[in-house]
Amino acid sequence: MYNAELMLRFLTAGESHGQALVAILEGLPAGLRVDFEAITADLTRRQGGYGRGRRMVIETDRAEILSGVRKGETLGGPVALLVRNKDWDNWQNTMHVGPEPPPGATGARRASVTRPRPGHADLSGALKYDRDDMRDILERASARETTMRVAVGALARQLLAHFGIQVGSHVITLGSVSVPDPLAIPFERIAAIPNDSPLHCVDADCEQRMMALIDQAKEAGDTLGGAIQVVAHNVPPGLGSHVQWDRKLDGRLAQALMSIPAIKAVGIGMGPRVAELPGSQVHDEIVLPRRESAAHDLGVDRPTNNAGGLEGGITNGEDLRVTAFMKPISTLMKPLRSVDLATMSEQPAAIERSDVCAVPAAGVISEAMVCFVLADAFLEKFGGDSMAEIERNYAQTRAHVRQRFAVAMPAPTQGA
Ligand code: EPS
Repeated sequence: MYNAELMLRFLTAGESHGQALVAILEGLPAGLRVDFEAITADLTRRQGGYGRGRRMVIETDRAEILSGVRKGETLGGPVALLVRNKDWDNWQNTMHVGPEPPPGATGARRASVTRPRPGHADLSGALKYDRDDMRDILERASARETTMRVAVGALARQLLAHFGIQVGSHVITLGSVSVPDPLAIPFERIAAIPNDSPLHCVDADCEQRMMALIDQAKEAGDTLGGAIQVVAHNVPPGLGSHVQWDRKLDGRLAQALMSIPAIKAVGIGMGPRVAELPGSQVHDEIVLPRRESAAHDLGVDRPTNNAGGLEGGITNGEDLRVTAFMKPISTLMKPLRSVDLATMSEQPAAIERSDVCAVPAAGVISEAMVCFVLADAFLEKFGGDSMAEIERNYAQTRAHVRQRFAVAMPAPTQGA
């Protein structure tokens, strides 16, 4: 974990088939008006996407807020959130907390999981925590945990939205199909993708081909990964810092995104392509504004944004663009070879009910993590104990930036 002192922090708890998932988010200022429906909307988005499994039919995720909010506004204290697992009713005899199932416990008594899935936490977790039943590992390693990240991220998003910062995402790669030139796709097009679109992709033709790939993978008992670009719009310059390794915002974003299950690489702006091109084709030139849209009152403009809105680990006022690359899910219905640790014989890997592809869900989770990191960095720069105090700090800094760069603004032409 990076060491920069967090303004915002959260922890989650809960097993995939336990009673509930919980999170505590600390560091939100007092006076943020909470939009409860918006939290549910993000949770619902996380459950969707073409290629998800039957669990998503069972669950209708909804977060209850247990503390830290009164009369619809944050109080400044920790916000505790709870999402109940509906599937718990089918798992009480397997996931009971006491030594024996309580009277009336429901669901099957499931056998131990002893055949680790290649790519999953099953084997490494069982070795590390010395467990015979790998369910003890997979229940917590499950991406079900990301439900709480989305709930927490939804609150962080509301803080950012108050200051005009918007965060969206779109699927840019699924298996062998990729959307051309994703850096050139404007935020407005990404924001306009309907919530119920199958793969949250801006290109309808690509989306059809991606869905066909998912169908093929399902047929073959296989799984698929992909990539998601997250874009934050209207981000003020000056979030993050160049002065120390753990304050750099690119590093903080990479850590947050890489911690999402199955994310194996993170790209900022152009991402890995920077290794292949000369500097003249990578770096974004700095020019005087030729249009009215110079972001956040800056007196300079950038014709391109290959840096993805970050230079020196600091936001530069352009859209923030980060890409998360997801591996295929490690539960294959046509299982890979494994070893049964109970008998030490070669056996096919265990099969747990799972998804064929969860890339669109990973997009919603990536948005949540970006919202969290940006809100943390925003509070670091403009922070205060109440929304009113932050508003004052933010307005003052904006006024200063406007004044500081005023000299560079082209003088209005006569008669204009
Ligand atoms: C889930 C994510 C996936 C699903 C899980 C719910 O978890 P995992 O990372 O363990 O594959 O498979 O659903 C089940 C475990 C199930 O019983 O179907 C999620 O994101 O909510």
